[in-house]
Amino acid sequence: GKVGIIGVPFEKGQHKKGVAHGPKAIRAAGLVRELELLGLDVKDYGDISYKAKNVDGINNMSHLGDVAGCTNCLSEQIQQILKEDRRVLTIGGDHSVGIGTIDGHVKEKKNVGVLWIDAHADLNTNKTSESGNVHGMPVALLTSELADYWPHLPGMDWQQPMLSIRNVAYIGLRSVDSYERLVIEKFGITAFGMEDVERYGIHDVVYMALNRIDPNESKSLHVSFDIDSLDPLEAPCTGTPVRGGLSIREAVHLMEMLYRTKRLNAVDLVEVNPHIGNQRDTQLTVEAAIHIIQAGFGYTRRGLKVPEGVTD
Ligand code: DIR
Ligand code: MN
Ligand code: MN
Ligand code: MN
Repeated sequence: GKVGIIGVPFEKGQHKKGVAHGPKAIRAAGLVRELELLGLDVKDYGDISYKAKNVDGINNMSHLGDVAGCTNCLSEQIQQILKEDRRVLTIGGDHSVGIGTIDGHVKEKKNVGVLWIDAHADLNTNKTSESGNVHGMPVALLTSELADYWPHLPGMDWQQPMLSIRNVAYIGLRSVDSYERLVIEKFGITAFGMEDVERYGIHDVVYMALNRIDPNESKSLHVSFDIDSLDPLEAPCTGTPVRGGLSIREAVHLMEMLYRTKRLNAVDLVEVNPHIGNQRDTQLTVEAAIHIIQAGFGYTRRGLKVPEGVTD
């Protein structure tokens, strides 16, 4: 298998400094080596470079020109990596990078199913957001059913909301704004919160989520993994932690299941902020990120198979 890595040191989708250092911290923990140990052909494309778009801002949406510039370049980069026949791993950066990765994935593969693993629904528009932070808006920007709820966004004309909200499933929710809940109910969005993880267990939740968004097992799958879906005891270094989240075991189980579909073509790992907490907190969080990525690219707790040709 072939994998491409792209770092996105972008932090203007929210207001805490430090999340731009996520890619550096995760690479420094041996990301490329760990993936190569899985027998993968790994190409690190480095960090994205982009120019902010010089556009008028719009109400209650911070740093739109930066978000637009970065996600536009990122979308093109993702398409390029997928064209080179590599699965793609994107290291954030805040969750606004999901606008670029999912746009690129949909443009390249058309038929895409998205698992949005997060404590939050990231489903606000500029009208419903209480923060004005774009990292709380990507799902609403990407989905066709919500297009009518947006004003014209200067600098975002390259992006067409081509993803149906029926192709998105949430897992891990536990901090949902009232308007987000309204939208989830209105459109019948597939959403498994922590309560469902407790009730059914993570295995059945993932099974049901895949069954809902991809019943024919035909879609190219995309996991957008916000590290704040994990319990803050397991991943403390993130900007908006919420108690009572997924354990690392549940997250690894989820990623192992998705890997086994053989259709997991894109993984985003976002919102790791190495500047929050102490050195031990950072180590915990970065190690958790590495375990989640490894599981998504084929690491298995059963032990890897002996590579072919080395058995005798
Ligand atoms: C909140 C927080 N719903 C917002 N969102 C976060 O700002 O829209 N997403 N933290 O990850
Ligand atoms: Mn600001
Ligand atoms: Mn998020
Ligand atoms: Mn979140």
